[in-house]
Amino acid sequence: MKNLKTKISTIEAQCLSELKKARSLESLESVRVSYLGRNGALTDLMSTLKTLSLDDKRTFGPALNQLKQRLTLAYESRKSELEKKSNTSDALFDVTAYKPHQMQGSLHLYTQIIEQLSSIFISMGYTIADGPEMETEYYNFTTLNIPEDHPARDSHDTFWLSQPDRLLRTHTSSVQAHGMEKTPPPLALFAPGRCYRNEATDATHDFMFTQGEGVFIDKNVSMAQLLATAQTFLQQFFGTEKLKIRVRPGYFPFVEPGVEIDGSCPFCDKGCSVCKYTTWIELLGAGLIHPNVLRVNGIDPDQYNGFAFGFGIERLAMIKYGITDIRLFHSANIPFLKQFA
Ligand code: FA5
Repeated sequence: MKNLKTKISTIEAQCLSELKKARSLESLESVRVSYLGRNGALTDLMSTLKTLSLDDKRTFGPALNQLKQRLTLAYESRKSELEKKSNTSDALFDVTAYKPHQMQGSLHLYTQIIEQLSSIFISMGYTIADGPEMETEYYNFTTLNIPEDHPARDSHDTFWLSQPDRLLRTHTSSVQAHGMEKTPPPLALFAPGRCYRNEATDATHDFMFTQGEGVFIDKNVSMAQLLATAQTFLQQFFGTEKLKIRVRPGYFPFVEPGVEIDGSCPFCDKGCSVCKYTTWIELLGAGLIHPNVLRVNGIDPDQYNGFAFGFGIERLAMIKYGITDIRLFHSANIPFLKQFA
């Protein structure tokens, strides 16, 4: 019987010490299971009662029950201590915690390019303008000197919406009239934004893409100012003052004269795969704003004139970063996007 007495006091001492050492509710639970659980040390000891004589049963039965009560009480009290601790913010916030291999977010390439372009135009005194992507025929075409029967409408493969007179804008030139309505001249606006054309996609064409539109209106605005603006912004965007521009005639109903502006290849002076071995790259559509566009927006073309230019933002980014497929931009392809993180 001495043996049983020793066992009782050993189990009590061990269990109390392990309860004290438990630092979390999980480790406390495993102490409970190993002493008070169905196959725990105390339950095991209790099962030996049936082998004892009646006298010994009278002695050890109550002794074991009291031990069970003491250990259960000790367990409950340690549990409430640990619960209290885990509810305090101190316990929740571990300043030394470090979680390796976390995925880190970054700005999307679109955002980065639009921010680069916007800050160049802001540094030249332009204001950033915005317009709706769901447009009316009026803003996308009519106000831009493209009446209903004008063949230029056919060159824009338009997504017409089921609501009458609603379409997805085919170019950011639609922001021109919104800008003129809001701000009397002189005005200088840069409008980056998403456009849509109902076209088959390939490596350089998408049904959804972004354009940047520049509009400048003041008195005595000249073609020379347009060309200087275009060259300055392209030099800054591509990070080279060596970049030159050249001008070819171009047709857009909302400018007169209209021009296409090419930039000298920012990567070579003898020809390379980016400039298709021509040393020039087509970059902007531009021109002096047509008097009809000014007039329809309440600006007297005898007092004011201006220039406008537009370009594909993906196209500029593809040249700058050597991207070979425009569809990667909105593909959510993580390895592609990570290169620009
Ligand atoms: C226009 O959209 C005129 N609004 C630009 C303009 C503004 C001219 C102001 C004069 C004054 P265009 O259709 O050429 O022009 O488109 C301009 C650029 O948008 C193209 O050079 C190209 O880079 C980009 N773009 C046009 N269609 C697509 C397409 N389907 N996918 C990707 N980029 C496109």
